[in-house]
Amino acid sequence: MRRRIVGITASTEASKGHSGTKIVSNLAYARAVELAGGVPFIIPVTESIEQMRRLLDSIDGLLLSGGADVAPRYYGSEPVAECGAPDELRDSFETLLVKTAIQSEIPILAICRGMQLLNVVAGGTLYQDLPTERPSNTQHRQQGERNQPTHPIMIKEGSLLEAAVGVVEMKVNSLHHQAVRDLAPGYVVTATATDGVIEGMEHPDRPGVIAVQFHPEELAPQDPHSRRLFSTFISII
Ligand SMILES: [Mn+2]
Repeated sequence: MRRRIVGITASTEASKGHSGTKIVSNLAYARAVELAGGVPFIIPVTESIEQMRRLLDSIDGLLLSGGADVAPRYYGSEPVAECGAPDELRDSFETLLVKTAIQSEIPILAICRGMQLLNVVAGGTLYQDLPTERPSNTQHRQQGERNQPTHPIMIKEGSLLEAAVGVVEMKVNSLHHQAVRDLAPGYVVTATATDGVIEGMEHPDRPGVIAVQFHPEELAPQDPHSRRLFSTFISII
């Protein structure tokens, strides 16, 4: 069987010193896919729906990566002062990409912003800033290195996530200041932090969709549970 291709979404940013736009992706995503036996493929944004469909036709699974805060208008809110600047090109492209991927039943591994975007596209809402809107003692925007686990999550027994990582509790890294607020219709919570913040979600009728708020791609080199999450995803696509 040929190796499975995982399309990875990228951020966009203005090029420094000239008027162009770059797409950028943390190499950790591609490396984690590689480590699990898949072939990573960075997906450029496009404004063409036909091209977006061709891109989806060319991959076996979709990895929605982390990045900028989703523009609040996508879930019917005005931005608060603490909300980060949106990645407009990315938001409009990925909104359509996720809708189409779900309609086409393409498996999705949604990470951090990816989970938040999935929730928004499916009709849910977000906290724009946890420290001001939902303060707690859990440090969701950790100070340490990206690959350092800092807070535990409790994982729902019987969930795809539990089957993937192989445990019901694990310590994860946490690099977010936003989070899922109202869960999209039909989805269920599969992981929570000790303060109740949603750290995982999935849909009982969409067995190829796994979403997590932490960054397993950063943990994968040293954490067997995060590695299993990637290898399980590769095995189902
Ligand atoms: Mn967290």
